[in-house]
Amino acid sequence: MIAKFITLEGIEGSGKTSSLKGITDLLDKKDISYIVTREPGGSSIGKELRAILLDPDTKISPEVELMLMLSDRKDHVEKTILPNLEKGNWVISDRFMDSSFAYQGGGRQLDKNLIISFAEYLNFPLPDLTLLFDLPAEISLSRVMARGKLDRFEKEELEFHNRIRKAYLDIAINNTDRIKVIDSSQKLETMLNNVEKVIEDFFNE
Ligand code: Z5A
Repeated sequence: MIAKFITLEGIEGSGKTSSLKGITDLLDKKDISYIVTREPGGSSIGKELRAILLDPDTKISPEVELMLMLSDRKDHVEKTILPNLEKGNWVISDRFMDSSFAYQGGGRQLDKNLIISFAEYLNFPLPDLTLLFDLPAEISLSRVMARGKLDRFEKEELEFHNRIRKAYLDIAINNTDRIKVIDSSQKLETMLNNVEKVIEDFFNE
């Protein structure tokens, strides 16, 4: 089987990290080799960019934020994602290009056509499957606040997070073959069962 590229997307606290083990357990059962990675921070340069991008005390303009996210992604694609796919390892990435459309396009309200042009110019691969974890921003923020210290994105107002959620749902409507929406407002156990079902269906396609 050709190695697949799976991405997890959604607003903060939507359950991406909580779902990872269920996904990797299914891959283990099928004897599929894989790596788990994330953005920002999926390469050595990316780790440094992640520290800058999430620091609540750093002031960054929306344009610089977009450029740093794209730099992180280009390095991640070149050093981690493509080499692993070429070796036959599946790649599971916690966030990828849809995050830029949702956060920098929706949240920061940068021109979406500009972001599309950058993605084309930088030749980013398209994921084979994307799980979009969806829930109201109010619930997302209450989960995040329960964790304590907030990062630069989590500190933004509710309206910013509502715009991100809406942008994600718009992307999902236009990419129904690739993007499967998971209702993350459900009980954790129900949500994990739904994730399992999406992955099983993907194996059977
Ligand atoms: N960003 C961007 O702007 N542009 C880009 O192009 C990219 C990223 C790539 C990365 O931060 C930030 O960068 C991100 C977007 C921006 N914004 N922020 N913040 P990150 O990687 O640190 O943050 P994250 O991806 O949002 O991770 P997260 O907040 O940990 O979310 P999560 O992984 O989806 O959630 P979780 O850890 O699985 O769950 C959070 C808590 O909720 C935890 O206590 C769980 O036990 C609980 N939980 C999860 N699901 C449930 C259910 N169903 N019921 C009850 N409780 C639950």
